[in-house]
Amino acid sequence: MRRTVVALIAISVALFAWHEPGWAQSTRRIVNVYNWSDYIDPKVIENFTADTGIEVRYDTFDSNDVLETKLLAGKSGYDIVVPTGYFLERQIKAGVFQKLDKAKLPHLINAWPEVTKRLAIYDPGNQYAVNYMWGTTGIGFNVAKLKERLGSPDAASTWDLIFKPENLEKFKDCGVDLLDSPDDILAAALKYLGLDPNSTNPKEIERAAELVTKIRPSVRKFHSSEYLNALATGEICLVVGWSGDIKQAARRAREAKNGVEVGYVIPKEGAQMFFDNLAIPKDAQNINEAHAFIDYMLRPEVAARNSNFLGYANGNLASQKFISDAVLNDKTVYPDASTMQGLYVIRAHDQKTQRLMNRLWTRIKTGQ
Ligand code: SPD
Repeated sequence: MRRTVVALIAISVALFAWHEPGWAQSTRRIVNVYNWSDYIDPKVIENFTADTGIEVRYDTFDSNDVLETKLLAGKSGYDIVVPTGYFLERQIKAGVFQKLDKAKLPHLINAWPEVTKRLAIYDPGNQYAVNYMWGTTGIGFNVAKLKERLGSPDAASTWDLIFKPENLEKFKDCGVDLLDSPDDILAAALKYLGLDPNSTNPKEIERAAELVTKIRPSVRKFHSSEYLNALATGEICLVVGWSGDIKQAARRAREAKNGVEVGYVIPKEGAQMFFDNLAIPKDAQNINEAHAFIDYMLRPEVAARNSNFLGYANGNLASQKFISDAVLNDKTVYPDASTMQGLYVIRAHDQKTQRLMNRLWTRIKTGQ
């Protein structure tokens, strides 16, 4: 008798949902995520939906500027976005995010205080964002091609490899890519010149742009995501790129057993350290689901799974016991104290500086 009643209720609910699609839809839980490309283990998305019943609509970008344009225009349709620290800083000021409801983030307890403190430079009081992953901007290379041309893989340990035109020219035939990101490349050039990577002095920024212009003839492409595969397949041999993307290229090449060995180095003159963070736009429609997504990313096993897959460090201290030794002991992923000393961070640029950098960057890329 009880079974018959249960079955009748189930049939009525199904019939109601069929006649009332709006009602059925409102029970569907969705979160719209806009993340960097190659920045999550696909299994994590699958597991999140299996565990929470929340469907993930997932889009990717490879430039902070693209994300910012959508955020400033409003109604992006996203519930979760992943800005880098210095963009987050000015986007918070522009009022595009909502404060996080920390009562909905019980796993925030796992955050790494050291990273939380560094993030507070951009998000005072850590009110709007939690760190997702962090990494460095350095040099990725094909080990054999580097040895062939310069004798030793140690040649990659200095920005001389990139910024001395006579060095870079030796790699033109095997393919050199640079990130399509003035905040990364001009900052590295400033640092190489012994100047402040956060300089707002137009003359200094112009000097950095001149340096990049001189190496421009040896650059195959300015792009911020294609280099991952290109390095893995041997289509290019040298790149200024992001740590974890180069680590993923190395893994893909190993898995493909294609004879390509990829290396990554943080040059001795210093490199940029960046923090990419989870935040909820002010006009997000699925606020509970967005918090559920952030909280899931903060589970130690989940954060570790992402770091193991991506080769990026994360801001979750409790995750470290689940991270493989190969990743956790890799000083180019989790830098030691002495490497840390050489790392610098970028702050939000004022409008005038940003405009100048963008103008110079277009000139460099177009060669005009
Ligand atoms: N494929 C993920 C790349 C993440 C890069 N974050 C931006 C760093 C800006 N300096």
